[in-house]
Amino acid sequence: MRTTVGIIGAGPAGLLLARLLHNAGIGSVVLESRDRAYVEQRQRAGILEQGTVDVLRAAGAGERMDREGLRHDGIELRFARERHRVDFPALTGGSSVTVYAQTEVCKDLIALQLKEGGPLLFDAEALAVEDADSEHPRVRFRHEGREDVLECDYVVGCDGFWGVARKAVPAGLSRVFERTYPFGWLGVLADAPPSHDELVYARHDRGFALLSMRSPTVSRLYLQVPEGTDAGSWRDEDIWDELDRRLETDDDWRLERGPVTAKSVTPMRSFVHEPMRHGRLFLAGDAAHIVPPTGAKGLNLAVGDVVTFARALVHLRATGSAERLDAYSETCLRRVWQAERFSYDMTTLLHRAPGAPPFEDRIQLARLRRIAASRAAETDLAEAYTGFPFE
Ligand code: RFL
Ligand code: PHB
Repeated sequence: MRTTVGIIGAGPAGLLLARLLHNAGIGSVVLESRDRAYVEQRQRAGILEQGTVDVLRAAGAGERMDREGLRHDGIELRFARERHRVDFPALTGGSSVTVYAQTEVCKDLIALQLKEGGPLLFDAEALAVEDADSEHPRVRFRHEGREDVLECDYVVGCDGFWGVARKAVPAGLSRVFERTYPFGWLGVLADAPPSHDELVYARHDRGFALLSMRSPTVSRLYLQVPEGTDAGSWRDEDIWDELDRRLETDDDWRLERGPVTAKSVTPMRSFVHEPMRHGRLFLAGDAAHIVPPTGAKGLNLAVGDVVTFARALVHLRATGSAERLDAYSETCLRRVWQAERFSYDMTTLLHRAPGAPPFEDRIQLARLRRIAASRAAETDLAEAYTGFPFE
């Protein structure tokens, strides 16, 4: 098998890249280790930055998003029983975000790829990337019980944090920057109308809570839990009681309850692999970097990476200049580190580390009150949340 761009992984990064390349007349093959149903059901991100929305729309993948996505012009910060709304358009000159689940983005891109694009193979597990620094890198993979080789001009590793692509970068050339947090998120999906029309990020002495949504009838809720918590150890009743406690206010706001339909725990980590390129192997999305979900940046970063790659390859084909492709890693990393910084700030602003001294509680409250009182501080949050521009 031969192609121009071999793409490992059919998450948002790999699927969008295949679409962008197809639109530019560049061939690709996507290898995905899991089956289609698994990829389409995996509950994850919910927030799309304006730039992500624009890219999906321009790629011809925005039709259902435009119909079903919910435009949000702000978020609420909740602390010490108080509520503070951050008004995005007013602070950023018009930016907003869109609530449209990652599952739906993937469904839309898979349907388009299967209808119009190049090969997208499910149950096709990449085993290794070989000769990454030669003219013709290869992906060894297993599909339907048989081993095969995909010969490529370029390989893009969009295979997430646990993938194989990153391992093809020689250890002596890799640098890893990492931080883990002593807590995770218990996430639930519930058949309950959202209890607020915008997302609520709550700091509480008992820990962080987040109220998000998937549709006018489905809520997505998260609770900070100790690292290593088993989701099954939380009874639905206890989840609702704990959400009630952490989201409490002094006014008559009430949490809507409903049947819980899914429950899982996500660990929290910050991780960056530098460089994001080795020869003709390019890393994109979670394969190269992880942010804790508090800033809602993971999927948006993945989109930024593949847009940067696709534009650079189109530029090379149009002008003969590899300048942009050569700058891929530095270009992506500038944006990645801004998102790392913001996600870290949001995480340390809102979570309560086990055993944190009371001093830290007061500092968190002071930071939150500063955001509520200072337009400059609030603008900084709004600009970062709605997204940094693509270069
Ligand atoms: P993915 O989505 O992990 O996709 C990687 C794909 O590669 C496949 N794969 C392989 N295929 C072939 N051969 C191999 N050897 C392979 N190894 C792996 C996998 O099966 C998979 O299909 O990575 P990608 O495309 O880079 O996308 C990244 C995003 O999924 C991730 O950053 C976000 O979900 C993070 N995230 C959020 N991001 C946001 O922008 N906004 C949010 O609101 C947001 N909320 C979240 C989140 C992530 C969460 N979790 C569960 C980590 C909330 C949560 C709870
Ligand atoms: C979600 O809806 O899943 C979601 C929203 C905001 C975040 C993280 C997750 O910061």
